[in-house]
Amino acid sequence: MALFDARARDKARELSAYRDQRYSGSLRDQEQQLKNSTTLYVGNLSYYTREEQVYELFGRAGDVRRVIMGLDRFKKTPCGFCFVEYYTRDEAENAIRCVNGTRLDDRVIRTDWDAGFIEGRQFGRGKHGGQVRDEYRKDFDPGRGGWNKIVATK
Ligand code: GTA
Repeated sequence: MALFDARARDKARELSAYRDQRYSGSLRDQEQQLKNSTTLYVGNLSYYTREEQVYELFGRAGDVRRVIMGLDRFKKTPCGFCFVEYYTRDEAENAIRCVNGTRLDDRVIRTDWDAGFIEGRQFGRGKHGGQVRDEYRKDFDPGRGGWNKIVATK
């Protein structure tokens, strides 16, 4: 049991391959911030998921300081991601352990360490205002606007 706990703990501390290309400092600074951060990025949300649901789910892992919903930068409507800030690193690690890979609105959500929210980062960066990944997917996803915007406008 102790061995299992130790492995699970290490996994929660690992960084994914994602790095924000618009981060203003060096790659090293970004990695340092990721390692000390109390903020999580949450991806694969339904466009219909509400902020209160995010508080409810992530609140099970610790005290949530703030939730910032990701928005379509033109329509200012939810576009399928958010940032969750905790007060402590332990609480954020706990969320990665307990909430990552679970379902919210019947979708498997993905949590990732984030270097920290700054104004502007809540907006989708895709050409159509939503997330970049929604312009590359090939499937019909009713929780995320149906077909991807590029296919839909062809
Ligand atoms: N911490 O995993 C993440 C993460 N993601 C996916 C987005 N954000 C994340 N933060 C963390 N971890 O604040 C944050 C961004 C921003 C906000 C919205 O969410 O930092 P976005 O999803 O609209 O755009 O961001 P982002 O993250 O800049 O795009 P991404 O997915 O990294 O793509 C970068 C480039 O890779 C694109 O320009 C595109 O050329 C290429 N690309 C992306 N997906 C594909 C694909 N499926 N096929 C081919 N090329 C692709």
